Amino acid sequence: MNEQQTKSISKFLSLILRHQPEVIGITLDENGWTDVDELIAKMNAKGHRISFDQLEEVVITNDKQRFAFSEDYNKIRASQGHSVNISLGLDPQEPPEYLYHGTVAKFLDSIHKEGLQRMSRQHLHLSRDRETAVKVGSRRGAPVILNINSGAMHKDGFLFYLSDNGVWLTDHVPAKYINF
Ligand code: HQG
Repeated sequence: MNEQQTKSISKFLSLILRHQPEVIGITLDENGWTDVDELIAKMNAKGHRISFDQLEEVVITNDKQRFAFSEDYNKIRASQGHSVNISLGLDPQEPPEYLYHGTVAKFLDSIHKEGLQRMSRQHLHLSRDRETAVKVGSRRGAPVILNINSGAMHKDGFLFYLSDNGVWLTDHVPAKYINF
């Protein structure tokens, strides 16, 4: 497959494994997993032609490692980014002293007032390094990078999770922990 084909399949997998499994008639279990054989059969039935080897190629080569197989390869899920209500089953972890969030200027007034919210996703996404946050913010325009006092939040009892693909997740960052 060429880069364009793998990207197009990756985008479709993000849609069905994070947001709208019903588009091809699959269901996600409480931890976000779905059956690999059924996924392949239903994708093909809907005209999204894919073999197991091609699915594996998309998972392995994905730039952000967005998807993961279960150990026995019978199931697959998105590692983060869901809007559907599932639990990733991650244990809380101690975050680094500072994390980063990439956003754009038009959201800043609202972020000053109510802090960072998870919006339509299950969690708010924070990045380990500024460079990643720049990429995240750039999806919406000129990026504005917020530095988050995650160490202080952790001391104050806020919970943090690290997704399988290295994204830090939390529920809400009150404005007092944000260095604007
Ligand atoms: C903003 C991509 C107003 C927030 C990326 C963001 C990431 C507020 C937008 C992942 C706000 C939500 C997630 C508030 C937050 N008022 N705006 N109080 N609090 N916002 O897409 O972090 O390629 O849900 O700054 O790389 O941009 O899909 O979150 O701009 O890792 O794997 O509301 O999605 O990964 O947008 O991106 P999103 P995000 P994938």
